[in-house]
This record gives sequence, structure tokens and C-alpha cells, in this order.
Amino acid sequence: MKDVISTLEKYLSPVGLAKLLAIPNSDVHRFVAKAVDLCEPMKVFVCTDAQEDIDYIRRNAIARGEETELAIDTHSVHFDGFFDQARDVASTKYLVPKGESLGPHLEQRDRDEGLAHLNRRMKGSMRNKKMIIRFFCLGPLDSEFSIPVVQITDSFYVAHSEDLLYRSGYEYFKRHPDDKEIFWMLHSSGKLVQSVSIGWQKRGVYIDFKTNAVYSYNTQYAGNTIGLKKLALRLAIRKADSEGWLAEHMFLMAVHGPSGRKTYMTGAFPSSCGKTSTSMVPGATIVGDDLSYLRVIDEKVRAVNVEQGIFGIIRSVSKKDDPVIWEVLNSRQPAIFSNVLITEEGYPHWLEDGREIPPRGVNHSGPWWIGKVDENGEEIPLAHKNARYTINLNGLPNLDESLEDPNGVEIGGIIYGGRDADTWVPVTQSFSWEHGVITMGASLESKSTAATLGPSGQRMFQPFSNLDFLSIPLGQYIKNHLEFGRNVQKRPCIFAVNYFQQDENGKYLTGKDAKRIWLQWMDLRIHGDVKAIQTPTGYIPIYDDLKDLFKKYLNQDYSIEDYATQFTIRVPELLEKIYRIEKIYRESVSDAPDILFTIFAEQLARLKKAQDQFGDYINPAKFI
Ligand code: OXD
Ligand code: MN
Repeated sequence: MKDVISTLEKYLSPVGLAKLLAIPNSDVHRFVAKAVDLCEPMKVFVCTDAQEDIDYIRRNAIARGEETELAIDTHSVHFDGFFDQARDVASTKYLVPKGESLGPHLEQRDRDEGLAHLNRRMKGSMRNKKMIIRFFCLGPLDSEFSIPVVQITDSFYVAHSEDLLYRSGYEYFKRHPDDKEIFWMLHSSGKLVQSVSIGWQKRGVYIDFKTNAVYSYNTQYAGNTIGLKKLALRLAIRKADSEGWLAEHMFLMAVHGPSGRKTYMTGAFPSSCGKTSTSMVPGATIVGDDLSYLRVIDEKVRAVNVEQGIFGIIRSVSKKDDPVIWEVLNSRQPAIFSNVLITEEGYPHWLEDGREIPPRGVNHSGPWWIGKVDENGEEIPLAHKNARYTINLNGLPNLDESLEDPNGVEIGGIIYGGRDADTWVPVTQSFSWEHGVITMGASLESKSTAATLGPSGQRMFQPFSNLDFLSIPLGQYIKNHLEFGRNVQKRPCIFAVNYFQQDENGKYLTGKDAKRIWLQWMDLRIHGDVKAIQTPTGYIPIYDDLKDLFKKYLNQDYSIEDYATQFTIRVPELLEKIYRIEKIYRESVSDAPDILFTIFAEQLARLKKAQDQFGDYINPAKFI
């Protein structure tokens, strides 16, 4: 590349160049110069934090057909290609220098080969397009948690989504000229037909952790393209590893307990396992639904929401089960719907929304009608299972006041959960920090969902709900968790939840509204307000406490029979789980800490002892 400024002058207008050079950081200029030199855009738009620039992005997303305005004029819809509907984990790879490895669980490619491949894919890829340059900040502005990000994309939909999801950072960049710790994102949609990326067979995402840069091409699906979401998470995990904090796939919310007390909790569940609906439960306040950074500050665990919006799964959002989200999605609050069905009247519909199915409309397959089939003769549902909505958190009636607090909030509880039909009870508290990290976080399993490409419904190893995004060896990541809790005065309590227990006919054993009760119980436990039953796998609630909570918060009579079924300790399944997980750690995690095997052995011994005494399926009353 020739000189940075002359390259920029070749591609940027005088106005764009002035906006860019107002950021006094030569690393920023160099990254943009490299990007224009590689992608050769027809035009470049530098987006500041000014409202007129932000309006320009949305207007263009619509004018260029990446989005279509809906009946409610603040709403729009975006469609991704038929085969570009989820995160492509297999094609998301770390660029690893020769001689290094991130272990068998992470997709990786030789860095030199990968960079050469990227250059081939991206060279000239924006020749007839406009490139957008945006500046953001992950975490609240001007805080210990802040990470500045430059995002370059040729998709106005991506840039518009980021407006709803992240904190604008142009002025932040101007205020911090010497910042060296920037994340760099470059996305190119590739060939478009009717504004939809069609090159999915050659799509890819490369993470170059040596330079904190991520490159994504031939895809539009937000999980593969919105650099600030899961792509930045991968870089943040490495940064956190080297700086002694945690970057997690966790919601952040406040449970409101007795006498107006608020207890902040984070929760890690894999995608499409209830993070958003948990953080939005009636009676609670939300800080974030997907990504949190956790730091020890003054010997307390404090956390922030990395984001400022929600890219939520819309399937099964209904007026009855999700009244808060429903209300927001039917209001004039700005929203982008993706891969839903749009009726002739311009309203969005989605799977399991509790309404009558419209006979026809438009969805990710084009015009749609009941009974439409794909090329294999399979019926196309009215909307994709992974259809989404994108909204900003500001304006939510249940938004917690701490969203922009630069110091974050103090965490009282950490929750792990997944789609588990037959093993865990609805809620358990760990015996200790280490017990929680190992038997709940590191042992998490969940059925795969439509949020990632590939078959759904298969039991998967999902440690900390973060395996898809890990960028350091798993053993090291576990050691970081263990260490993190060691420097804390009052460690957060660790809990495991399971919303997905099923009976032998596949019927769910708990109602969707019950998650509120498990949260209220956790609040009581964190503050030492109730006792619990000690089982081989942790502490579980006493029936009378749950009975009171069901009455108080849901006005429901919780029966002792339901309690007994839900909280039965299923010893064979629990033993099987330990064998499965231990095998994975023994065979494929060479850096697993020894304490992990000790804690597994202790749990195994407790379960076997209980089995000898009470049998395979143990009524919780036996442990009193
Ligand atoms: C998400 C995901 O979109 O995890 O949050 O897939
Ligand atoms: Mn997620």
C-alpha cells in the first residue's frame, strides 16, 4: 500500500476524510486505508455520532433494499439468504501462527494461509458498493470496561443494526487519541442478488488475534457480520485472559427481592435457551441479555452489559409468555425484524407467536404460502426458527437504571443453564465457587438450536455457554474462572437452572413463568433468607419456600407432587453426565486443571452413596 493519506484521498471525499482525520489516531487511519486498498469501494461513508449520519444509515438500508419499511414506520424487515440464517461456527476460524494451537475444540487455520485466502476473497469486493466506517464502544463509555471498536462494512443493514445494539463511539475515539487497544472489524457482503448475499458457499469469518482484527465475507446474517457481537467476544476473551477479567456470554439483570432490594445476577445459557426471556421476566429489570464483562473491582465482582440493545430470537415470543417484549414489539420503538413473515398489510409474524397463521406473505424464501415446500420437498415454515428482532434497550419499560454506569453493578449470583430434558432439576445452588465453576459452568450441556447452522436437538458439550466463542484453550479458561473468584471478598453464589425438563412424553415439566420463581429463590439464598436441602449435586429449595413464592409472585398453588417430580434427583442420568464430561476433559482438554477431576470424583462419590441408600430416583424429601 502506498502512503496512508494518499490512499485515503483516493477513496474518501473531502468531507469523509475530514471526519476520519478528526480522530487523531494514526492506527485508525491505517486500518481504513488498508481496507479501502483491499476492497476498493466505489464510495466511502464515515459515520459520526451525529443524528443526521445515523439517519442516513437507516434511510440507505431501506433505499438499497436491505430492509423494507413495515406498517409501523419505525419498524423494518431484513431478509438473509435462505442458506445464511445462523452463525456458521465451522467457517469461523482463528488465524493461528505456525507452531501454535488453540486445542481441538476451536476451529483454526494457519495465519499466513488464512490471510492470503482473505486477500483473495476480499480483493475488490466493494467495487460497485459504498463502504461504511463506524466507531463504537463496547461497555459503557469512558469506563474501565470500555473497548473501542472500528467497524467497516458494506452492509447498511449491519451498520443500522449496530446503531440499535451498541454505543456510538466517534466522539469517544476523538477523546482518546492514544488508544492502542482497539478491535478492528471488516465485513464485506460479497455478491448480492436483490440485496441478499448469495456467496454462502464461500462464506467465512477469520479472527486474527495477533492484530485484534476480524474479517467476515460472503454473509449477511448478523451473528456472522456484526463484528461487535460474537466476533468481538472472541477477541475480548483473549484480552480478558491477559488482563485477569472475564468476557462472558451472559445476560445481566436485577432481581427485585423483599423490601425493594435489588440483586444483580448474570446468567450464561447457550443461544436460544432463555437468556432474553430470563432477563425480561416480569418484576425484574434488565441490564443486558447476551454479553457481559466481569471485573473484580475493590474485591467485588462487578459487571456491565457490553451492548446496548437486543438481537433476540423471536420464535415463541407471545403476548401471554413474554408480555414485556410483546408490548415493545408492537409499539413504535424502532425495531428491525429479520427472517420473519411479513403479511400483505406489512405486519411481522413468527413461529409460535400465539396468533392465527396468515395464509401468505413474504419470508426468507420469497413469497410464501401455507404448504410451500423447498427444493427437497420439505415444507417451509412461515418464518425461520432463528428469526430475530433487533431493538435498543433504551425505551424498555423494564430497563435497569445502571445500564450506563461506568463502574458496572455488583454481582450477587451467576447462573448456568441449558436445554436439558432429563438430568438437572429446575434450580440448584453450588456448594462453593469451585464446585459451581466445575460442575455447573464447565459441565454445561445443551441441545443444539437453530442459532447455529447444523442439526438442532443434539446434546452438546457447552461449557459456560461460551465454547463457540472461546479463543484460548479451554483448560486455561477454566483456570481463569477459578482464579477470578479467589480475589473476591464475597463471592457471587453460583446456580444451575433447567427450564427444559421433560416427561417421557416430551411434555415440559415446568411452566415458562416458573423461571421467575427460581430467580426469587436465588435472591433469598444470596441474602441468607431461606435454608435449603443439601443433595449430592448442590442445594435445592425447600418445598414450603417455593410454595410461598409461587403464591406471592404468580398467584399459583404449587403442589407437592409437582415439586417431587421436578426436584427428584435422577442419579443414573447425573452419573452418566459426569462420565461423559469427564471423558471429554480427560481425552481432549490437555490443560484441564486437576481440581476439575477431584470435584468430579467427589460428586460421583456423593451420588453413589445416595444411590446405595435411596435408589436411582430420589425424592428430595429423603435428603431433609
Ligand atoms: C446470539 C447467539 O445471537 O448467541 O446471541 O447466537
Ligand atoms: Mn448469544
